[in-house]
Amino acid sequence: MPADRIDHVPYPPEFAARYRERGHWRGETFGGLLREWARRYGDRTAITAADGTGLGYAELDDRADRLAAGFHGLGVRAGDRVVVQLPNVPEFFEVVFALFRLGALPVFALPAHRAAEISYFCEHTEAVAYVTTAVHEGFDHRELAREAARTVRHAVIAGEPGEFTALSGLYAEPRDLPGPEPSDLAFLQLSGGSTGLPKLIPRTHDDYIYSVRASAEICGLDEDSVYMCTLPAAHNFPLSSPGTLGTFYAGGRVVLCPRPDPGTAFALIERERVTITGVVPPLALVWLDAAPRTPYDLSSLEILQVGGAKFAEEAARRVEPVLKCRLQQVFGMAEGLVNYTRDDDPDEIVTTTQGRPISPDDEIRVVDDEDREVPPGTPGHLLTRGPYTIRGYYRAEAHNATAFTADGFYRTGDIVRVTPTGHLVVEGRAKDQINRGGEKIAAEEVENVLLGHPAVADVAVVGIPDDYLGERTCAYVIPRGEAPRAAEIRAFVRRSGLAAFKVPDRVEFVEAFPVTGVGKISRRRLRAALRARLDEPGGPGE
Ligand code: OOB
Repeated sequence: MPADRIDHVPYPPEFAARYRERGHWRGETFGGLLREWARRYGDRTAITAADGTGLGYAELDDRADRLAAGFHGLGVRAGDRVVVQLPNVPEFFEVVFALFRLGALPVFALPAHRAAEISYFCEHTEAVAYVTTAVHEGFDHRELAREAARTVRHAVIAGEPGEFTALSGLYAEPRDLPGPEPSDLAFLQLSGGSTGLPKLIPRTHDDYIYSVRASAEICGLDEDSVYMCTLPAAHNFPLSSPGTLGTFYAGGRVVLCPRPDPGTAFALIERERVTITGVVPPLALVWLDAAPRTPYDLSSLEILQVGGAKFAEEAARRVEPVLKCRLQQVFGMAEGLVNYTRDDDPDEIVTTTQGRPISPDDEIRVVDDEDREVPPGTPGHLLTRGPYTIRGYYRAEAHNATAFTADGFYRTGDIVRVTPTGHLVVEGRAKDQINRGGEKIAAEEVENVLLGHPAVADVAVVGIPDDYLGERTCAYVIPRGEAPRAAEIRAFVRRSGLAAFKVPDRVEFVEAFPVTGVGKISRRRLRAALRARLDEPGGPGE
């Protein structure tokens, strides 16, 4: 048994009671909600796939029931973990709702994850099954299934299954299944992480449904809304802010975008009359550049949400004139807290802030290095606690002791200031994480891999500023003997089985780190010193 054996830290009873009293937690489960939506919206289309095929609410409900029976037949039970790695296809929702209905917990992997991440998720959660696709973007996911099959009982494939179980063969006669309680865990979401291993985020039906319902209200979704899922469906932003689940909640229609390039996305916006979608800042820049020349009619688009990383003010100001739609900034985290600019906020607020919290019961503290509250308007560390923010990571007791305060506030690692209007402005970051255009990379995870290369004596991975991505990664390597080629270092990370977005964009060989001679210092301080040197003329960034 692993030492970190407390699976998840529940909300203290007095907080849970208050969140129920305030009407935030209404005792619903996702499985139950889908049943209600099917009754209410019936044959209305819930999901339109990229090829134009539609799936109605009642049909989705029925397919989730059949699939739940199929997973049950495989031996999947309430509380079991199932790693789900599917692209933006209708099966993603059928599988996830089937597992919700069973009370089994989807573990949301991203399509970009490779053997290193998938094996870790399977092992750390002791998953019983892994569900993925056959081939996606030229990569054969059955290779990952072969790895996963060492620890999971079943690998289930959407598409040609090879030696594994075909998802299409699992739809069975629906059966009565007890289902989870609203306070039970619904799934495990991924954290970008700032340590060697990614952390898993346990979310309950109660808390997540609240964030979904409130987000749908804030964004004004209704039955006429058409939400295009442009980012990977498993990510918290397109899943719940208000995302696909918020759209279902409002009885709208979800359009699945297979690739976010302007050619694909704009064609779908025109064909499906999309009203709202969410993107990360680099994608917003690409869309802004492409929009003036596009042959496609984008006039249905009412709201472009941008989040996941800081959106530069100059770019933010271009959204409305160029795309002829309203910008909404979204500053959220899979751990919970989500902030939105609102439709009735003045333009100045929409372009210069990252919004304000969803809930009147989101507690925000901005503190200095000693956890003392800073004066209003001063930048400091953002701590938060509230009705949809976790109290601890999954099976991570030791890490939780530092990632949360004694009174349950989550240390976001973000540096923010609060405006007099109560809006948050993200000023920077204190955590050891690189935000590569919304994709989060823990420096330590990549360093640990590189330290395994025979020609690497020492290494520090840091983010370097980039106009397009916000940040790119640079690995500073002290070679052992003759320096290998940079391409070899990058290939080594790729071969290690990490997702491609974690491969350093740049590799610099140095003889020593700027701080050697000071004795043994933390890697954290080393990275800070390297980042500081980037700004010096002739420093490693030059
Ligand atoms: C979203 O979630 P995660 O878990 O991938 O990443 C959370 C982190 C935040 O702590 C912050 O460092 C950064 O991403 N971030 C932003 C931001 N939105 C996220 N930094 C600056 N400006 C923003 N607008 O990224 C996420 C989850 C739900 C909704 C939207 C984004």
